Amino acid sequence: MRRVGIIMGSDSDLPVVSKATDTLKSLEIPYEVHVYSAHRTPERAAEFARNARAEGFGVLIAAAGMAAHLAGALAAQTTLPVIGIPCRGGALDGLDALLSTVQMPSGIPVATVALNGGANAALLAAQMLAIGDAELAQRLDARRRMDSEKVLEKDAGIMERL
Ligand code: RP5
Repeated sequence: MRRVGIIMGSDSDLPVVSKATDTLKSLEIPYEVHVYSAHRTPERAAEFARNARAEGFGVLIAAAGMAAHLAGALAAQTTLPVIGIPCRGGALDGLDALLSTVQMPSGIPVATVALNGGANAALLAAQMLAIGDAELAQRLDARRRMDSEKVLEKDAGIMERL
């Protein structure tokens, strides 16, 4: 199976990235994590993205906060799908990161998830990989069923609490 490459702009983004790695682990999807910054290590970030397809990656996830250019900078270097996670923090608490990640110019798409949306970034990456992987698609279906059952259990219990 192709790996998911996860890049974070700083190790301070780790709590958000951990939600993505936990989700990928639960779906038995291989991944590799790096700290590369669009601003502090632009060459390393670009080199990683340029080589990613040949290195066996299928999807890239980029987590960054503040003036978050990481997802876009990676997307500029590869035609692999890139998923951006804008991270909360800084004076604007993530609004800056959200707009920097989502407002890509036509031609270089980034699929942007919610602020701090590590789990959804991993699920979206899994759904992309599952296009060509029936077993992974089954694991995703099972997870959806489990999530539904949890809601129904809560529904069954709610009348007793109110
Ligand atoms: C961004 O700036 C990083 O992705 C991080 O979210 C934010 C703050 O970075 P540090 O100052 O904590 O390294 O580039």
